[in-house]
Amino acid sequence: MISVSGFHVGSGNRMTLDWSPLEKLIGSHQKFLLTTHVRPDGDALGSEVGLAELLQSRGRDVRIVNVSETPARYDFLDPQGARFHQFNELGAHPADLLDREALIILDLSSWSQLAGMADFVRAFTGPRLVIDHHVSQDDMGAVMLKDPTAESTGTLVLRAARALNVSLNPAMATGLLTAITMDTGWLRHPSTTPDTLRDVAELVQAGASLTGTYRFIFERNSLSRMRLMGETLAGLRTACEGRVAYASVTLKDLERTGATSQDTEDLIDATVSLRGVEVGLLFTELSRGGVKLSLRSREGFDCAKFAGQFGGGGHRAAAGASLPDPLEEQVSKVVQLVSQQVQAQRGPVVSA
Ligand SMILES: [Mn+2]
Repeated sequence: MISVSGFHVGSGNRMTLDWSPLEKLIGSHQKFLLTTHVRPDGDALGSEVGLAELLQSRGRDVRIVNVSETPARYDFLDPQGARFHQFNELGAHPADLLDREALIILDLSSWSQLAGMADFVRAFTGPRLVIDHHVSQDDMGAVMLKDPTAESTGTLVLRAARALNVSLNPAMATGLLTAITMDTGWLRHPSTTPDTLRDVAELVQAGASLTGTYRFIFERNSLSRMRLMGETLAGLRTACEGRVAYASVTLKDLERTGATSQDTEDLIDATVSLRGVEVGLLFTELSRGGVKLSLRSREGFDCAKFAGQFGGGGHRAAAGASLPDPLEEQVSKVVQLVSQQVQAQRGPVVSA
């Protein structure tokens, strides 16, 4: 299969994607399979719901199968518990997916992010399409509908709905609102533009609730997660004269607090809330061995480029990578590398 990037630059800095490959795929296939990356976030799951609703409104049969379990905070996207299926476990064995004619992959462009589902995707014989906004990109043997200037994959699904003249229902609007708000840090990140706010207004008009969605995601923490947050913050350290902040979560921390690895989502944001911090790092020990590194930046530091050295990726202001070595070794090594780069970029701090 050939890799196609079907975009041209539209007015302003926004790209205008040509959605005809999606239109054609819907026209010629009946049974769709949707998937996304490991440890799915709000953009991944919300985009899946949005696209599933879009396809269903066209009378198509849709299954969503993900490599990871759905985090509890996103259970409101699947009120009947019938929408998201986990690959190879609760009901979605590869053999059950043989009837799927076309595959759409959302919010990722790298094989590593498919983890345990990568082999299945490689072997999938039907057409595959990727809808994504990440900068980094592998050859996925797919038609790529990609716009790295988009603030979320949900934004792209919303544009697809417009291009295909699909009207929004409340479920679709809720999925896309979750996607857009979560990937923009609840409309705080610099990626948030007047267009983002117009998109959100349209979704609220179509039946999504900004208040309700916020409460579902942020105000249903478990006591275990709250304890983990407290302990992680208590362990926050700084380097490079306060320009770099870092914290780590070990398997022991999870065990002691009763938290799960899903409970670490957006703990990283606290690292850049400290005054004067330009780069925040979170090291999470993985049960399969090695460490997940998450990065956030507030100044010129390019997180995606840094993560790329370790086979990871993401965006300029937010990225991640998996590191093979034990936690202790990684922390000092990575903090030193990041500090050197921060130092080199801006020169030494002039004391006030
Ligand atoms: Mn995303």
